[in-house]
Amino acid sequence: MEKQMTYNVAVVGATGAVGQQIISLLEERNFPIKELKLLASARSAGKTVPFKGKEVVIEEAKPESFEGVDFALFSAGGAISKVLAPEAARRGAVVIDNTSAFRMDPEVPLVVPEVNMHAAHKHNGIIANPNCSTIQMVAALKPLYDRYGIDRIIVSTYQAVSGAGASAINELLTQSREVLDGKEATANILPVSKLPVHHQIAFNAIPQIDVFTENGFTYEEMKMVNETKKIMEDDNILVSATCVRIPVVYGHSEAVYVELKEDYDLAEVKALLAEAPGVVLQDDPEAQVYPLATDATGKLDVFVGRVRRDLHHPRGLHLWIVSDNLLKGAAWNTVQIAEELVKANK
Ligand code: NAP
Ligand code: 3JM
Repeated sequence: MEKQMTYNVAVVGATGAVGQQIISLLEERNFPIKELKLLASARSAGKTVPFKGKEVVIEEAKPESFEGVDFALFSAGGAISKVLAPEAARRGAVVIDNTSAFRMDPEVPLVVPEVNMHAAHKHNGIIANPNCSTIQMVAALKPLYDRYGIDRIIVSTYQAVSGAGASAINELLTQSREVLDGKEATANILPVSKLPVHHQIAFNAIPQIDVFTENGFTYEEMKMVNETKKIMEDDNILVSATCVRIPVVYGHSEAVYVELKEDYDLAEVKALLAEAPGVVLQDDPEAQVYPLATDATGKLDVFVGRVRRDLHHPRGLHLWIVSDNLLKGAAWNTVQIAEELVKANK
């Protein structure tokens, strides 16, 4: 039997909410690793993380860390990626970057394997992983785009706190306890922004994710607009988004309204979704079956339900799309791209 190639893999942001999931996936999926390098800030250097029964020591991420690295999986924030991803690529690594640093760079492919893996093969050393809310939406809409075309998308998101990192998870849990104990909730993290203004997330809904842009939409909302066009390779799709943080720990939910270009048959739409790779149709209203964040947690798929015709627009369609934001929305999409590159390398 042919001996399988193995690769030196670096995880940047190894102690973070996304980095931890990347490490688990590399182990669970038995990614062909020669050596695993775990990188984070100087604060974490010297700590250890278990991997395949051994303890791996975390090192501070520096340009020299990437010597000999084949795959560098980045999730330590945009500022770190801007500095270190080009350093890794220059040393011959293929970077798969989870931040927004390079997503709209025309030289950098923005990839969801079920939608546009072909783009990944044309990389110049860096491949960008889209925003979590974009990934699950385009994965579910791609089969409908291919069959009918899409004129416009209006989406409202219900996003889990884990999308804002380990500290936001902690904030929701702490505040929930405080409120239940009759105390005032202390807000230090959400919404994440440059202003020293934070709101209670426990028992609340915050209509701000990332900071505001000049047009009144937030960056998170504009990520959904711009990234969808780039991944679908169609600048004519009209996308409008409202992104809302809710007190859920894992799993983003989305109410999506789409106007298709061509007339559609509802049964055919459901059949297309049921067959789509990486998508699971969960749609049985009579039995109260539809996707739930709690069910999607820990799973790699994108779940779709509440599929129904609009009451007014003849080509309008409504869907409810749920996925684990740290898995398909981040860590799994990253590892999946790496797996596909390895397969193509054979
Ligand atoms: P997190 O839980 O706060 O973790 C942040 C990670 O970055 C930690 O490992 C931290 O290491 C590391 N880090 C911070 N400063 C660093 C430095 N100067 N040098 C090296 N490493 C440093 O955040 P997260 O939720 O995992 O998210 C991390 C990043 O991934 C985000 O900032 C975002 O850009 C991206 N992300 C993308 C998606 C997506 O939709 N694709 C979703 C979530 C996050 P220490 O523990 O040593 O501080
Ligand atoms: C998700 O520090 C940073 O730049 C991270 C901000 C961030 C992002 C981003 O813009 O890269 C936090 C959480 C994302 C994302 O996926 O877009």
